[in-house]
This record gives sequence, structure tokens and C-alpha cells, in this order.
Amino acid sequence: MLEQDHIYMARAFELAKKGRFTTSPNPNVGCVIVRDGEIVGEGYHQKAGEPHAEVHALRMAGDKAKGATAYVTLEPCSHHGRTPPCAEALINAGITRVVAAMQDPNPQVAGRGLFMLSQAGIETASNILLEEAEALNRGFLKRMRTAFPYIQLKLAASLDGKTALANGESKWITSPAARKDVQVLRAQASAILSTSNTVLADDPALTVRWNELPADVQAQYPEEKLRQPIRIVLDRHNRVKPEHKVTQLEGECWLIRPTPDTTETWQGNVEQLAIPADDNGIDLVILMMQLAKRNVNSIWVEAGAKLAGSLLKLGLVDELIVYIAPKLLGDTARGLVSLPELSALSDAPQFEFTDVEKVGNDLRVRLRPVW
Ligand code: AOF
Ligand code: ZN
Repeated sequence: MLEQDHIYMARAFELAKKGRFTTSPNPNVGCVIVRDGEIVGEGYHQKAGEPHAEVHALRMAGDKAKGATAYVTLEPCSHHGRTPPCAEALINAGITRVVAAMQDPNPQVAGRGLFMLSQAGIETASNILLEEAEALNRGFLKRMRTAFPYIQLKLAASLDGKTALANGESKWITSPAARKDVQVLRAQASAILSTSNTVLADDPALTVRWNELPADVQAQYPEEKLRQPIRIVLDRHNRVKPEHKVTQLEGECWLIRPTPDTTETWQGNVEQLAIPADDNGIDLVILMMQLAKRNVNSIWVEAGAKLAGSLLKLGLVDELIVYIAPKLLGDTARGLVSLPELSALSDAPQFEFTDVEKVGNDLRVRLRPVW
């Protein structure tokens, strides 16, 4: 590893992040090509089906790729997918050294990209800035490794951990700044998961609104590139109807119900997925496996205390994102998560804080479960 490798790889990460709103279900990948201490090519993956990061960078480098080093945030691919293998493109362009931040766990690649390169006489190195590489594609990596999506549970609470008054009023606990922040996180998810209870109570849109994104995000993410995460609604009793916003707005809407409703006329963006249910609700483990099969990398959950509790009990949650408003709602208000009564503190689900930030007048804390 050379000292300057870190600098060029950090630049490749900066480029990769530009694709964070648009590449799902593909990973975010950035690539920098360097010859004689000069960056001659740069690129990042923008959209599934379009060229990979390496191809953009090679196009920019042209002849200058001969004898150059390529820095890529993910191992170059070796398979013929929607696009031809990048390892081949790097070989043909005359690249002599490839540095990858991490191996690609995609079973179609899994080390074969780096192997192809070294077979062609190219010097290879990997595992550089590995933590950044893991953080960049949590959803894609989890799906490739486990066949489950990465699940983020969004919660909003008062200082005393309450989400709604006893009468159910819950709408604006957190500030407009927190809601803007939610828009940015929604925009990065493959899908948004909610329930028919939430749809019937609030008729939410569950969309990303470009005009509500912060100005710095808007500057990197033009409105015409807006991608709507898939809206997924758990609806065991077929209560969601064609007049609800989730089924009408732009983007896909998947209704999860044991028995599809054939009496209504649904718009083309609505699909009904048959997943078994029992008295506790839809089988969430089967659902998540089905969603991963349909290439859903990451799920942003915005729902009530019951679904939050069920996902936590099943060990399906990878990350909690809690917005805490500086308000007290008192002990008659409703709690954050429904869990069975505990008889010992040692049985309480445990988390560790991974990040704390002030967002407007609220706090945003991020946590991951400790097993
Ligand atoms: C990307 N962008 O820059 C790189 C990827 O369906 P395909 O042909 O686009 O292949 C997608 C796979 O290629 C993806 O799952 C990952 O394993 C590998 N590398 N993918 O979308 C890129 N370098
Ligand atoms: Zn590729």
C-alpha cells in the first residue's frame, strides 16, 4: 500500500456518495484513475442498468489509462450482468494497478474480479478504508451476505420517550428541521415500510418531496433524477383502498396482504404481495426474505409502536434512528415501542449509540442493537 493510496481512495468515496439517492438496488461505487501523480479519470455509479463507476472513469481517462492505477470503492465486477465485466474493461484499457476498498460479497463476483485482474498481470490491493466501504453500502452488503434487507427503524419521541398523547394526537412532535432530515434519509432507502393503521389514521404520502430536501442535497440531486423509494404497506385485512395517497402517488406501492384484493381496480404502480399472516400480523421474517429476493437493499420503517416492537422482538432491526423533541408528554402518553412486560432489567433489549446530532431544536440519535 502506498501513502497516497488513502488520498485517492478518499476521493473515490466522495464520488461514490454522489450516487446515494439513485443507485438502489445497486451499490454506490466511485472510481479514480491516477497516472504519474495526476488524476486522469473519475466516475461513479449513477443508476442501476447504467455503466459502472469504472467505465465512467475509463471513458474520461481515455489513452491516459495506460500504465495508470485505478482506485475503486468496491472490487471491480467479473460478471456479465446488465453491463459487461469492469475487470475486463480495466485490463483492456492497460491499467497496471488496481486498488479496491473491499471485496464484493455479491456471489457473482466474490473475489473473481480481483483474481481476473491478477491473472492478467495487474497488481492488486484491497481492504483500504474498509470501514468507510462498509458504511457506504450497508443495505447492499447486508442483502448480499444474509439475503435480508438492512432495516432502519425511525422513531420520534418526546424527552420522556412518548410518541403520542393518550388521545392519539401525535402529528407534529418533532420540528420541521427533523422532518427535512427524514426526507434525506428516506431518499436513500430502497423502500419505506408502514402499516395500514398509519395509512388509515393519517393518509400519509410516504414519498420523497424534492422541494423539502435541504439546499445542499438539492444541489447534488437534481429534481429530474428523483427516485421514489418503494412504498410497502402491511395490510392484513385489505383496508388500504385505491383512494389512499400511498397507492396514487408516483413510485411503486406494494400492499402486503395474505389474500390479494381482486374487487378493486388498482393503478399500474400498485402490486399486492401475498405473504402469510397469523393473529399477530403478517409474517415479518418471510416478508423480509421476499423483499430481499426482490432486490430491496434497505428499508426505512415509519410506523407505530406495534410494528416497531414486532421488528425488534424478531431481531430484524439493524439501526434505530430516534428524533427526540425537547418536550414532556407525561405518563399518560403513549410509549415508543410495544414490547412484552419485562420482569428483569437484564432482559431489556440493549443498544449502543453510534451517532448523536442536533437537528433544529431536536436531537437525532442513531443506535444499533447489541446482541
Ligand atoms: C454497480 N456499479 O459501479 C459497480 C458494481 O446489474 P449490473 O450489471 O449493473 O451489476 C451489478 C453488480 O455489479 C453489483 O451488484 C455489484 O456486485 C457489481 N459492481 N455495481 O452497480 C458499480 N462496480
Ligand atoms: Zn462493474
